[in-house]
Amino acid sequence: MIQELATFRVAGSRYPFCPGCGHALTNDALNAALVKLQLDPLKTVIVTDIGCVGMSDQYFDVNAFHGLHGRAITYATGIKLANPELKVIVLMGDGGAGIGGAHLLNAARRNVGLTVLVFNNFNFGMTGGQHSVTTPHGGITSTTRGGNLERPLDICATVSVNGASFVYRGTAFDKELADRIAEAIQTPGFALLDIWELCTAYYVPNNKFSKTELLQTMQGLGLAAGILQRMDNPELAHAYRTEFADQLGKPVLPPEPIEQKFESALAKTTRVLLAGAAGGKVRSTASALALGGMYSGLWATQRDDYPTTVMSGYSVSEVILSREEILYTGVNQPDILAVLTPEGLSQAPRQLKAMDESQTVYVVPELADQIQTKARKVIFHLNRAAVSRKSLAVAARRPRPSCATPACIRWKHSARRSMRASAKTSRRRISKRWKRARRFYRNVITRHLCRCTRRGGTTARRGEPHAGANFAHV
Ligand SMILES: Cc1ncc(C[n+]2csc(CCOP(=O)(O)OP(=O)(O)O)c2C)c(N)n1
Ligand code: SF4
Repeated sequence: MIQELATFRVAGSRYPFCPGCGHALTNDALNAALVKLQLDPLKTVIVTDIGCVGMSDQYFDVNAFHGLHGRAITYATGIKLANPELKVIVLMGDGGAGIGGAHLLNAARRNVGLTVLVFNNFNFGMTGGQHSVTTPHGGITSTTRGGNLERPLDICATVSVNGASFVYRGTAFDKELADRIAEAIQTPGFALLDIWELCTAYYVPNNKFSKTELLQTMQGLGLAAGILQRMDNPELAHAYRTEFADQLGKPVLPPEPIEQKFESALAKTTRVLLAGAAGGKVRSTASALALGGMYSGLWATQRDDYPTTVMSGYSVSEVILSREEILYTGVNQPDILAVLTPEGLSQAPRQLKAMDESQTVYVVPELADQIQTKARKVIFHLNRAAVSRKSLAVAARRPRPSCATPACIRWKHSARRSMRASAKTSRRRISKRWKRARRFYRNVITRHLCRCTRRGGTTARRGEPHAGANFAHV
């Protein structure tokens, strides 16, 4: 028997908003809409922006994503495009609507199937009531003490003219708000509700503002309330799939689940930290490790940290592998730490200090003396592996000396052939190319570092197929 959900609110939770804050009313209306639609909580995602409004998602028993200010629509777009079957609901303030204005325009223009609720209280609530893009002319805020001189943005008109499928303007006090939110959620394309509210901490006391003034302001600006636009254009995430299905002549497949192919020997949760330099394949290796864990039936998380610059500076990735579900990322005390470059070392002093005798640090010889830790120290001669400095992290996977799959044997033979050919063409003078080939031959072939190891950071057991990463022996 399917049981109806009486609420989508987290049991026993209370909103953290100031008394009388409109955010509580709007969230209640959202809850009523979810109850009305009886959405599957597992297929519903609330994406929140920054600000007081950003605290809302934790009070709903659905999937949630909370990111940077003004960027909620970008995350939501990615989620929707990746899985069009999800109902993706964005909660943002007027501050977020201004800071992320271009995203708002583009989501409307693309007709991405999102439902955007703008909790519009005419100021930045969380940071002390600064004016925003919707502050009415004359509005007093902490940054417009003499009254706002800017023209307020008409959010509804802006998204309407850019092709939004459903547009509604109303207030948090509207009796019909829950129904309109439900209608917006059911709209396949981009839907936006501009919900006018009271910020009782700042805008209300600064402007002697109440529900009456709120309605008067709307009228004074000549802005209509109610449903302002309904259009039936193709929703982008579905349109993409239909278009490609037409081109391919077959349906576009949904994302494939990662199915277990191997059995892991991992006994306890293992936290791995790879600390290297940008451009060193640190993140790729971490991904291969995490994927390998998943193929082996483990839970895996990956978290990357690197500066905004490209190909310079540090690159640190952490991977947690576990038989149990991993609820938090953040490795303070890794079980395995690979220190690959000085840049990586500069990012790991805290972890090195926290590690104990049961844990292991793999370190390149040139940095070994700089490692101060209680953990077991293993000097790892990465330079003997035939990879450039750029691929140090990949080489950090200890190669198995027994790779004997047909693909690798074929590859080794072809490497040997090309080395001989190279030697022939440059017999008179030992060219750089020949030297490189000889080094390559010695290092790669005689050390049995197979092609798969070099390319994907994976290792293979004798006779095992090389499909995907296999870290079953981790
Ligand atoms: C890019 C960026 N700029 C500024 C801030 C600082 N900041 C945090 S909350 C906030 C105001 C939020 O106002 P609004 O979006 O209207 O939401 P409310 O607090 O009113 O719910 C600001 C400016 C930030 N976190 N990120
Ligand atoms: S500061 Fe304003 S927006 Fe934030 S919780 Fe208080 S009343 Fe609501």
